[in-house]
Amino acid sequence: MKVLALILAGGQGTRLGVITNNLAKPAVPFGGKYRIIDFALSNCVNSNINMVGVVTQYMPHQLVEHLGIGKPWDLDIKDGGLYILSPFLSRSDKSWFKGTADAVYQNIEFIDKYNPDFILILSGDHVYKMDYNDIIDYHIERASDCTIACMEVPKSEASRFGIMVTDPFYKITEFQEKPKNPKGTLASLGIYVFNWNFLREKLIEDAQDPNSENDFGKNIIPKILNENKNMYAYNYEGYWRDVGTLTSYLECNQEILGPLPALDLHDKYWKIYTQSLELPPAYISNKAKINKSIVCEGSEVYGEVENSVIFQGVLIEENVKIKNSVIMNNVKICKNSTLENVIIGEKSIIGENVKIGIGEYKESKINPKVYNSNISVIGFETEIPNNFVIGKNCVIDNF
Ligand code: ADQ
Ligand code: ADP
Repeated sequence: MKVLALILAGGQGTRLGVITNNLAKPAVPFGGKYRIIDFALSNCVNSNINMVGVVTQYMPHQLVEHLGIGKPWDLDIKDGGLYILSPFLSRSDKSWFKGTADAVYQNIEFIDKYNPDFILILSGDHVYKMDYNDIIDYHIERASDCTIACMEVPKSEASRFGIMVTDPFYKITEFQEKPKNPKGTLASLGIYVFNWNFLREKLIEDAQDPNSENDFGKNIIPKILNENKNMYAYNYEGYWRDVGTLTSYLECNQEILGPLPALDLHDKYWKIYTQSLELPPAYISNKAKINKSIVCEGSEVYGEVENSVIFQGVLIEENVKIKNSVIMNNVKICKNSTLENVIIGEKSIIGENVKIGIGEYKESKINPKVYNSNISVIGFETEIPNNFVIGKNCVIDNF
């Protein structure tokens, strides 16, 4: 039985704002030393799927650099391997992919060369651990044409997802893509298993339909349902998050903290692999106080850190107080500054005696965008001068 996994990694992730200004969402740093796509890739390898294509599109440079030749995931192999599929290589008219189904359609030739029995379509945007063998076995047992991983979500969130209704045997009877008035709360996780011959046929039909947006959720799934094919929902009960918004990104980073974290990165049986840098160990000075936090290699802490994720090469000077925050690689936070509920992008410098995420927004020389949320965000490579106060809900974009 041959399985090929295709990870769709082209999305722009507009709702992550300044965090995705210069990189694709799957390449967004996560959890101190990872990038979001490491989860889908590690799931493939841990499930013994070693033929993996990554379909790129928007801002692929950092993503491609991160993937390299697939060494951290042991995908630098001859029998299988990691293939980066970019629209510029596969398309003669050089236009970009349209929807997700088009992204797969454009790579039919590549997939045919391997000629898999089953194709697993994944998203590079999700943080989760899943053994794909379980959904593939489920798909085979039910003689399904298409199987979609799903999960119950709160009613208030349902319109962000593809929502399905099933019969008592989990056969899908209705599907609505991001409905305004959802008929239920069983949400698609955007993880699909297809028999390759079947999907191939559907993609070709769909590409010939001028009215189609060539998207799995909007077009392919509803068409398959109309034809009354065997489409099953696979109910997933483990950890899965779509870190689509800044709030969910911050929350999800905090879910790796604590004694029994919702997302356990210490799991010996399901390791998450990534490209590692050669950096010195983290240094914690005698002035530092660290509570329920992650501090990564190359960092130096002289201040206080609570319930936060500190990435690699971060300098936290004396008398700095950081709470409920994510500080990305190579950020410098100068002395006497206080940060609460903030996300700070890579290589930013926060001056001395700065306050971020505390108090309400007041007019200042740096004019942030102001949103109605609890978090403040500083984009990549941004310098915040000494003595600045940036209240709650502010987003500072350096671009
Ligand atoms: P969305 O989350 O809106 O809905 P979508 O924008 O379709 O997802 O993108 C899915 C994945 O494909 C993302 O990883 C994205 O980066 C990537 N991608 C998008 N367009 C691409 C392109 N042209 N080329 C390459 N990659 C591309 C989907 C489903 C819903 C489901 C949610 C779960 O449509 O039904 O509920 O995922 O998150
Ligand atoms: P979109 O729906 O295209 O993301 P919005 O106008 O909602 O556009 O948001 C513009 C940008 O501002 C987004 O990219 C998002 O990251 C950021 N943003 C939106 N809402 C908030 C919020 N509550 N807090 C912080 N940033 C936000």
